[in-house]
Amino acid sequence: MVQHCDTLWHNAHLMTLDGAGTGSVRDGAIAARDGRIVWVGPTAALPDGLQADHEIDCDGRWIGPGLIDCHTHLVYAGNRANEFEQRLLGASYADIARDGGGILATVRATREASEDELLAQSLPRLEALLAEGVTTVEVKSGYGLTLEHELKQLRAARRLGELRDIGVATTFLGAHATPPGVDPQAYIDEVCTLMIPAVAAAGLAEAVDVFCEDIAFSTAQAAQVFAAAQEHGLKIKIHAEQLSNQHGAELAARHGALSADHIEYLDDAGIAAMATAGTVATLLPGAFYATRETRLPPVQALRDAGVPIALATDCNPGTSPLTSPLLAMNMGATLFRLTVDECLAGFTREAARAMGRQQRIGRLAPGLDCDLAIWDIEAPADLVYRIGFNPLHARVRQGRHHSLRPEDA
Ligand code: DI6
Ligand code: FE
Repeated sequence: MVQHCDTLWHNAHLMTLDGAGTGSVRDGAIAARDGRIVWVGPTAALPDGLQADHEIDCDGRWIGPGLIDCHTHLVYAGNRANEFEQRLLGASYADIARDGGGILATVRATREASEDELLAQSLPRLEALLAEGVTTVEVKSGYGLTLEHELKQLRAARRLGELRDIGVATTFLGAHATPPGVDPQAYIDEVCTLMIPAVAAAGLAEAVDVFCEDIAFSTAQAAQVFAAAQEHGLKIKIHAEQLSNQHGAELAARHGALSADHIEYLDDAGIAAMATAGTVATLLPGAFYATRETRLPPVQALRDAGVPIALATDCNPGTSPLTSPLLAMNMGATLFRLTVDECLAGFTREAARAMGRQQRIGRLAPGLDCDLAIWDIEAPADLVYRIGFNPLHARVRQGRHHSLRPEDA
């Protein structure tokens, strides 16, 4: 029986995301000690005599798990609004890439930036996520494409988690593009034999990702990257089936990948392999929207097969300059026809699973980190339904309460 806690949030409604659906509890409370949830449930069931050092009256607001953005490229330098303008005048993404723009434009800017500059340019994007209740973010490298600059990007990502109260998980995406003037296979060999061992030795990434596409790397090259990652104890992820079906998700699932991301062109064999492996389908509606893709991810088939579905911003300067998880949820519903429950689970419970952190974050349950988002809403659906409106009242990370309006603290 819990007798003492550091903080008790009470007079709240809860969306626990524990079990199926949102797991809503009307008139509930949450108690935390040493950064972890020690009790959560209906107020009527609060343990008798529970002592709290601090009590926070939530005035009938809703508390859910802090949001988790499980797929971002938010550490980069420079700006590609010029390419956006060119596309509005008729240029294609491929035309721009051929002229030295696209990913390689960001690579040039990222290489030129010092680690401090990279950090300074990335911080406002992180702040935008924080302002919408994000408590954990995954950040990929992939705009350095040399060991030196990939390590710089990963260090900058880790430092974001020291500057702000947020969990940062880093993923090495050296296999994002081939640097100019380098043979693609020679580059993949370097990724596998030089970069992955060095990133692992420096402890700078938990996972390794690959952009598997006919304009990027083949499934054979992805398999090579996965083998190297696993040899060094790193988890794996894939950008797959975004523009065409390369069977990358199936390959990744057979390697036990945490997630396969994008997957608009995924087929039934890929879905079956993901279901068998428990690989999460991470859907990225911001990239779908910004590239004006028309092929929808196979949402109903994923549901039927029991594949877990996560949602993320894919924040990147080319195909998804998006730093709003709330808008990503609305797009998940409006564009992909995900249900409200699926959108909310996609940015909490299933996002945690896509990062391999489902035992630590993503739900309101005893033993998990006390990472909360406190919302000024009437019902959970408000978070998905409204467009361009941010009802975040406060954010809690490992039990530390951050009021957005200091007068309410
Ligand atoms: N898929 C994408 O859509 C982005 N990267 C990736 O692997 C594109 C990133 C960019 O254009 O900078
Ligand atoms: Fe991405």
